[in-house]
Amino acid sequence: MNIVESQFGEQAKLFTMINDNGMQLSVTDFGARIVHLNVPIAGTQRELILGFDSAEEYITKDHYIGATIGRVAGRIANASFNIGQTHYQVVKNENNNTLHGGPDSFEMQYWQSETSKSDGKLTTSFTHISPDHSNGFPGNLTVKVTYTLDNNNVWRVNYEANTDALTLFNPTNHVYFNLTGHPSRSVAEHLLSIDADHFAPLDDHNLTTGEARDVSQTTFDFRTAKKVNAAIMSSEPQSLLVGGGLDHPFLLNKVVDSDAVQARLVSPDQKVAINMQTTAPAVVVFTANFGDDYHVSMREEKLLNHGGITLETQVAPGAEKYHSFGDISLSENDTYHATTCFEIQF
Ligand code: G6D
Repeated sequence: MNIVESQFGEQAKLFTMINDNGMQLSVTDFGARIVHLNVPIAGTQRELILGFDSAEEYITKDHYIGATIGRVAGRIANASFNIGQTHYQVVKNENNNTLHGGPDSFEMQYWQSETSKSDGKLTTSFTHISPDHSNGFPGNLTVKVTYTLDNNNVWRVNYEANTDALTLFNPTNHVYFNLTGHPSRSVAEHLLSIDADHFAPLDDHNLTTGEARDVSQTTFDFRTAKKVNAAIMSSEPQSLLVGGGLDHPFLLNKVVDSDAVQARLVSPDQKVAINMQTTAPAVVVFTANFGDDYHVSMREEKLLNHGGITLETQVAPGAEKYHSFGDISLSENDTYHATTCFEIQF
């Protein structure tokens, strides 16, 4: 097991954790972001996620890919919310709404890094202090994101946070998987399963409405594995609304068995699979519905429409208004904890 440090553009650093099975996980301090996740298959490393080659490339092409997202992942309608009796107006960055914490949030910061190696696991931690009033959010918020790789081929993301004033906090990791190893191939032929009886429909501004809709008889029923293509080709209004595919929160069923897999993604050639488990109540699945005119180059290929799929674990967006999704307030007396594990089978 080993951790190798390298430069990742002008200022950023890259930390590559390599386990005893040849699996590699690279993360950068720029946006506390995952850059590579690759495994040896038939003698070559297969890349399982989207990413670029330097911090600067993320800035010019897409700064959300692989990043830690916050303070609040997803959209806050009208960029406003109440905490108790106090009304807050935060900074808009998508029409009238605030997406992923507003402009230049966690994903654009250079985080403090720390690495360690112990008990058969490799760890890289990133810490960021988000000052009071950042993009309008209250409280000085200290966030620590810890990435771990072990010899059971589990990539773990752990979040810890504290604030000095009552605030909102609902982070996620914006990893896009593509288990073919090629951003130029659609994820349509991947098999997806999600242990969710309900999903959250969106309105025509991509905002949740507070509704938790039964997945039965819909495109959103992934309780038994089916191809992602079923959602991409679906004529259901909820899929058409987001450009064909998914961009929706799935409300995860309560976990009874601690070993239960809550979401699973399998490569078209069946050579690699990812099992997800999380303490979060929801997962936002976005099938990179960038449209057919979107041509961004990535690792010497063209990143195409549906060239990736996210599993963004979090409380469903809209929770500041729709409390049935979960409580995303964080008080000065509490410490925030959340963990998501991705077990890679290859
Ligand atoms: C998130 O749900 C959102 C998408 O709508 C957005 O386009 C993307 O982040 C950047 O997954």
